[in-house]
Amino acid sequence: MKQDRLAIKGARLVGRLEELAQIGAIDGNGCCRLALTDEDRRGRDLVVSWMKALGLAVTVDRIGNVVGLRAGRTAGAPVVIGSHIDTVRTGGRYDGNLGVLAGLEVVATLNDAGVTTDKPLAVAFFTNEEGARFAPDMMGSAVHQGALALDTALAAVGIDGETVGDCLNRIGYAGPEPVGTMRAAAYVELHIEQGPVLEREGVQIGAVTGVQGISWTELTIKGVSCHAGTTPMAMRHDAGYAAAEIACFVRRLAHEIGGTQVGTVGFLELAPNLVNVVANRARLTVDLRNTDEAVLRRAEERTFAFLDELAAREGVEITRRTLARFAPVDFAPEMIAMVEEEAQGLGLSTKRMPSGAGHDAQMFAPNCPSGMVFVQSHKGLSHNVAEYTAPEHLAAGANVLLKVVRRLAG
Ligand code: HGY
Ligand code: MN
Ligand code: MN
Repeated sequence: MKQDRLAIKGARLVGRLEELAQIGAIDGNGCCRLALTDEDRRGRDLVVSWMKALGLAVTVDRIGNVVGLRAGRTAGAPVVIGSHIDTVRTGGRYDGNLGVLAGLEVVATLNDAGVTTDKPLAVAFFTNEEGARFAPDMMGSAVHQGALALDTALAAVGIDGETVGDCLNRIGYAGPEPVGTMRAAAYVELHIEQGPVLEREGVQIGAVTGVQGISWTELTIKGVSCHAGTTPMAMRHDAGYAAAEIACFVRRLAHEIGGTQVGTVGFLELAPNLVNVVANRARLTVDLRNTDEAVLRRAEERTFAFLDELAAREGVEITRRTLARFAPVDFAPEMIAMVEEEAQGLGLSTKRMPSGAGHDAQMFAPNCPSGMVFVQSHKGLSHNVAEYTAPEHLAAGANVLLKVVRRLAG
């Protein structure tokens, strides 16, 4: 086949996506493979078996990142194709998985055509990108690229009280490879948009300009438990009520700031969580994001000032713990242009856009030319079992990835 008409096999890619989706499958065609659970281990084992079957040299590092290396004509830093295969609890089958399996599809296509690239290639999946069980998100790629200390990551305690280190050992993915040493020649990630923009505008490919800033804070509220029936309202120090006020404040703040500002209270636990007891404990998380660091910082300051006022007014104690804090990241202009050019060269429509979600690519961006390719998410749904991307969009994204990787790797 003429070299520049090389194309991926969409059916093979879809087949692998469907096979991986069987691991941790939940009702509604969804996936639940929280980081470092048994399901995650089984998903890892399957992808590693595919990497080996494709002739990749597989290494596992100290935080459980898995890298499959394909030799090039020359030695040196590889072009890395990465993403993640851990999911949230109501996960779909494409978030993260598409980027890793499209990377394997690129390798399979090059193998079938007997093409050896100039630079080595690597297909990688990084530990705990979601951050849903253990914070911060993008944990594995942050350690891999030197943005987070290995010991800090290994000591992270999950929402269920387990540590990353213990769980890594239990699933057998505490690998021998050192971390923070591998420098990529370039990094490319194919990912579903996870939002409504491309589908709404009828555009096939997103040339991602960067990733917005992320601020995750865990709040612990200490109130006083008392009888729901006998305690006059003025005497209450109600942790449940305080938590509810915070969720309403975050929503109002996002609307007031406008623009790209978003705010979410997604995790909320009350104690003793009983119908007739005023809650004396609440644990909740606040997720604030904005493409502009200064505005994100203002949003944090206004939230923290509100917490102080709320605590004084309700007579509760509110303590804060930062779970994740990443500034906005811009991708290299030449990478954005390359995604655009290769997509347009395939006759695909393109749009430049920032990412609302965090991605492993943002950890590589400070260290090497990094870029992302977006494909449509049906109805903009993600972190939802109904997450769907049509096969023609999956194939289009993977073909753009193939073109970009070949241009980067020679
Ligand atoms: O939260 C995020 O943006 C990503 O899904 N980890
Ligand atoms: Mn993702
Ligand atoms: Mn996700």
